[in-house]
Amino acid sequence: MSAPLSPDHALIAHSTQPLNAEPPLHRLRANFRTQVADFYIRSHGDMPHLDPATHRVRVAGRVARPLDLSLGDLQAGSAPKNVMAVLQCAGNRRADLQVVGCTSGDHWAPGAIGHAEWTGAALADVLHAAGVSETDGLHVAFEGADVAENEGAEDAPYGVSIPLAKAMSGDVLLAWAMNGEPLAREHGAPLRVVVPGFAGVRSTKWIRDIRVQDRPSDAFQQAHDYLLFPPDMRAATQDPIRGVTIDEMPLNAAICEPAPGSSLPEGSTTIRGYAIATDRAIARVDVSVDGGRQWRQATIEDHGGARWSWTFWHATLDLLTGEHELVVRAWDAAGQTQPALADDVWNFKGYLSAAWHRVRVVVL
Ligand SMILES: Nc1nc2c(c(=O)[nH]1)N[C@H]1C(S)=C(S)[C@@H](COP(=O)(O)O)O[C@H]1N2
Ligand SMILES: [Mo]
Repeated sequence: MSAPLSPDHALIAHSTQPLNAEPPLHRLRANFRTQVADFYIRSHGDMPHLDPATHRVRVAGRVARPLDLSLGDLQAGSAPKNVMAVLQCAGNRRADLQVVGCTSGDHWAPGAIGHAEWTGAALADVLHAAGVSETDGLHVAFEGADVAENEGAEDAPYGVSIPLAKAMSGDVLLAWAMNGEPLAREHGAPLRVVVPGFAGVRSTKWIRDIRVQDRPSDAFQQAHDYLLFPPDMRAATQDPIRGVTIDEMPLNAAICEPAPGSSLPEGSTTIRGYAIATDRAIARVDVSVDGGRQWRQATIEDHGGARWSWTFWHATLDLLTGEHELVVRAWDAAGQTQPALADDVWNFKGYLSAAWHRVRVVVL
């Protein structure tokens, strides 16, 4: 059974069992650091209730000294680390792919993303304490305390993995706080993994088992789900060998205001949104009011973001009476931009929907 959300949540639920919900897009632009009440929730099964006083995480596998740690042990272990990072679901913006062709999964608008300050222990410090030395070709598997409902397979504990080299990079956290508050249950209390730059799926909530091993996790989420399949593949013919593991997220941008279908007065309108280039800077954001024939540059806002933050932008445009298709596309520091059409990136699982974001409005 899913827990009801606190009354200050304004999230739109795609499903309640398990709970999957995203904020109205204007709420994403309300704060550079997304409030917990506005932060999307993505869960694969019932959310466990874990007691912070007795919860433990085990570190085992190819380590010299296996560990069994309480939350107190982790908090006392080394100086807590704060990391500002975006968490984004691989299915963010799936609704745009659904227009091209049927996909599996919830039809997320561009709200399956949020930016928070995470506090916790660096996973690298914990793995060092466990005596990890070599990293070449190894993986770190994570298991949550929840049971995932797996499509076409048996229910099983939620599990994923990341390359050990990423785990040792310093910014991957075992986090107990989000925006300075203890983690909420729906975001993984009392402890979750945060893997900045990687798809949200790797940031295991309710973490209880960490294992260093010579192959990726064989859990369903890692081995069968969250793969980017070619466009000719369908559910019935899917073959994991032909799927690319979704780790780093692609360049993306979305219009958060105005909302699709808005009626606007003639004259000046400000459009606002976010852009994200994962481990690169956003170099430029272009907007169009005519479906992408003519472009002008949006203003990139400086909110003191760091390496794993998103970028906020806005543009004030003069709109004449009639129907308009507002469009945004971002450019990264390597001079790369997004594909124009959702058709170009369609895949049956509906992942990595990163074509130009289009919003139709009417000016009266
Ligand atoms: N244990 C566990 N971890 C999980 C999940 C889950 O269902 N169970 N969902 C994953 C997915 S797909 C995403 S996008 C993020 C969502 O994190 P949030 O709900 O805190 O926003 O958590 C990830 N970690
Ligand atoms: Mo996700």
